[in-house]
Amino acid sequence: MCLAAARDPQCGTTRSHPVTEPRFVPLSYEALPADVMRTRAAEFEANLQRRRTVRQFSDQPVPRSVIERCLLAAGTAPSGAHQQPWHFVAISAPSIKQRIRAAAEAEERHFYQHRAPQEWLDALRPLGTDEHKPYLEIAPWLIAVFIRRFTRLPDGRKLKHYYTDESVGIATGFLIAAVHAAGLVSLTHTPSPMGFLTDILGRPKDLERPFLLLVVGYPASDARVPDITRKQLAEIATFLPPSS
Ligand code: IYR
Repeated sequence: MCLAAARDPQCGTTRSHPVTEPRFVPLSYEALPADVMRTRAAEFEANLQRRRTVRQFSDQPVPRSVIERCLLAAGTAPSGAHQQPWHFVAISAPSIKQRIRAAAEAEERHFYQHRAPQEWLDALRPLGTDEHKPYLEIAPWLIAVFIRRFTRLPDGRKLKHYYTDESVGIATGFLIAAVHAAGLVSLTHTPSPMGFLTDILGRPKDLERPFLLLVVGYPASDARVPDITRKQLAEIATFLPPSS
């Protein structure tokens, strides 16, 4: 590896990234027969079809070890140049949850009362959302997801990461699926703007920005969810050629 912001004779050119030569190991892979593949894919889909976004949470605690496993699952996501540009802050401390709720509700009040165009409010109507976010205090865990746009090298220089939005979006999808697989429910909460998360959680402003806040826990015993359906395959996908 050579670090070459200053010209490094081993690298030949001026670079700002540490350069690591490619190194490969054999892929661990086992092919499945088509019928097993179909069954596995169908079971996976059926399980994900049972996932619902929930807005009424129980205050029943969830062990930290479960959250740790879900975060490890999120960390298996593919990422640009394998730079893993995510950071997760898992919060169970009531005092921090309280501060996050207060800040989020202040932003949301402004959103619902002033900022949101009528078209957006109309789109949200079926979900029954408003500026009140009690779940931010009730749910046992909040996971703030941050995008690491840069990393700081030991010499103080900032190293740029690539496809950070895509990478963190995928990791968050894995996280949501992991939480569901663990038998818990979640809510993807995107207060806007959410710079307050950077401040409250003490994250580096020059390197990261908040992506979203995942609320995680058990559903309240009387939780209700919007009566919605999901798009059919033909609406979300195109096959070329159309049939085989
Ligand atoms: N952030 C607001 C509004 C909101 C926006 C979308 I897009 C949603 O799918 C749901 C809510 C809120 O959390 O209420």
